[in-house]
Amino acid sequence: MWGMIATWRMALEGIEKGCNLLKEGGNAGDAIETAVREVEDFPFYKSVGYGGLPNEEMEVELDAAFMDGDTLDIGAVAAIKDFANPVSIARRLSKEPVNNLLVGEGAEKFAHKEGFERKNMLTDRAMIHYKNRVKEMTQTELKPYSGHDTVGMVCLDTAGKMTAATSTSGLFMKKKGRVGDSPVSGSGFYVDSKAGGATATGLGEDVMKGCVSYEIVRLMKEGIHPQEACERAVAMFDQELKERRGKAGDMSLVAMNNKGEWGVATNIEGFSFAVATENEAPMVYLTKNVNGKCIHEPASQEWMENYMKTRTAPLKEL
Ligand code: SD4
Repeated sequence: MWGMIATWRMALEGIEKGCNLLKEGGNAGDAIETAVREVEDFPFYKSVGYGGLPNEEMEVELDAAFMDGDTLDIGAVAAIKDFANPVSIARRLSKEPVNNLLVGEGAEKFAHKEGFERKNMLTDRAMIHYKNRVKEMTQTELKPYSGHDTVGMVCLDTAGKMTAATSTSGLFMKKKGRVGDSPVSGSGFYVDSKAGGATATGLGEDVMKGCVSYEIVRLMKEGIHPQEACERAVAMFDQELKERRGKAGDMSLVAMNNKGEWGVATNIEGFSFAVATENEAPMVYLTKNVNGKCIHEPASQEWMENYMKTRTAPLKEL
C-alpha cells in the first residue's frame, strides 16, 4: 500500500506528482520532497515558498521540516530567507548527526554551502498584499492570522516507510524571527513508520501548546484509527484551550497510518485537504465539524474552479 495526505487544496498538484513516484515504487522521502517543492514553487499560493506573504518588515521568512519515520531523523529550518526550497534544506539537515534544526542566518549559511538554489522569494503580488494590509491596518485592527495556509504532508511508500514534511511562510505580518509550529517536531508534524504520521496547519502558537501531531501518532500507536485519533486529539485540545484560556486558535490536522488509512479533524469551517492512496485517486475534500465529528465531502467542480480563480485573480493596490 502507498498513500499521501496533505493540508489544503494547494497540495493537490504536489500529491499527484508524489503519487506518480510512489506508484513506480519510489520512496516516501523523494515523493514527499517532490510534492512539497511543487507547492513551494507555485507563485500564487501565498503562504508557502515563492510568493509567500512577508513578515512585518516585508521579508519572506520561511519555516520547513522533514521527518523520516523509519529512523526518526528530523531536519528543519526556521525563519530562512532567499532560498527556493526550504523543504529540501530540511531534508538535507535530517541526515546530519547533530545541528538538525537551523534558524535564520545559520540556516542560510548551511544552505549556501550545500549549494541550494538562492531565490528572492518576495513576489510583486505578495508585496501588494503587504501594502494593502498596511493600509487596512490603519483602519481596522486585523489579526495577523487572517491570511495563511501551511502545507503539511504525510506519506507512505510500498516498502512501508513513512515520512512527514511541512513548509510555510507562517503568519502574515509576523514579527521578524517568529517561528511557528511547522518546523517543530511533535507540533507541526510527527511520523513513526511503526504507526503513522500527522501534520498540522493553524495557529502555531496554539498548536505548539498541545504537541497535537505527536498526540495523534501516539493514539494511532495504540491502534486507534487515524480519523478517530484526529478527532479525539483536536476536540480534546480545543476544549482544553477554551477552558483554560477562553478561546482556541484555528487547528486542522491530517494523518495517515502505516496501512494507508487516513483521518482529518479541524476546529474551523471550510478546511480543505488532499489525499490519494493506492486505492483512491488524488482528491480534494472539504471538512465540516458537526458536534465533534468531522465529515469530509469531495470538493465540487465549481469549488475547485473558483479556488483557482480567486488565487490567480489580478490584484490591485488599494
Ligand atoms: C504557523 N502553522 O506558522 C503555521 C501557519 C499555518 O495555516 O498553518 N497557517 O503558525
